[in-house]
Amino acid sequence: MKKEEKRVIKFVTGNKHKFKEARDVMESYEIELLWIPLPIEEIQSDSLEEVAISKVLSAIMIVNPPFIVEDTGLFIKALNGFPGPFASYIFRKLGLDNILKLMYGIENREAMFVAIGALVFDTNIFKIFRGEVTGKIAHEKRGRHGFGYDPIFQPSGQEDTLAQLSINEKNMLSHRGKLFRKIGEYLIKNF
Ligand code: ITT
Repeated sequence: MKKEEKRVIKFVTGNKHKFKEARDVMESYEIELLWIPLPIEEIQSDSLEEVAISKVLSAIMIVNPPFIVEDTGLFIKALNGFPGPFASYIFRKLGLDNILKLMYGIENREAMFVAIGALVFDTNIFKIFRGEVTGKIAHEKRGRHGFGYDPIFQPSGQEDTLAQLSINEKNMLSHRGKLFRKIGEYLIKNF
């Protein structure tokens, strides 16, 4: 991408919420994010990086670079890091109420969201970025914004859950906000 052109980059994700959050961050770098709404195949692995790379390999078959793929995991300390990279499957199978039941009576509620993003320049050149946020699992669901685990995730130093925050406020704190700011900084400097 040349400096005088508007920077445009694709985000390949089946998740509209992830796209909207990322788009807002990239706008502050004057980078236009285009949504490629493909549910991309991913391997099941306990490494987020491996899952992100598997998303690169699936997406590269159908989408021309440059593009971004991202994989997020939720790691709950008292459950030895469960559900980790299996967050999507567990969210669908158990849902938030059952996660809260699993956590019933557990005092250590520490948890962390980690997002791994891969910025793909060419068929075989990509760069990995990471964003994370620590926090705790709330005792009950709170809030109507966001998606996924947001109603039960309370970032460190906050009284609210992520679902009680606007997209902007969530982006200031979240794994995805941090990840896409790193990608934005990198693109501004290098392209
Ligand atoms: P793509 O793989 O198509 O990008 P996905 O929804 O499957 O979309 P992930 O595998 O990265 O995305 O995310 C796994 C799950 O983790 C996701 O389905 C949500 O339930 C949850 N999740 C991810 N990011 C989250 C966030 O910011 N807040 C709350 N839950 C989130």
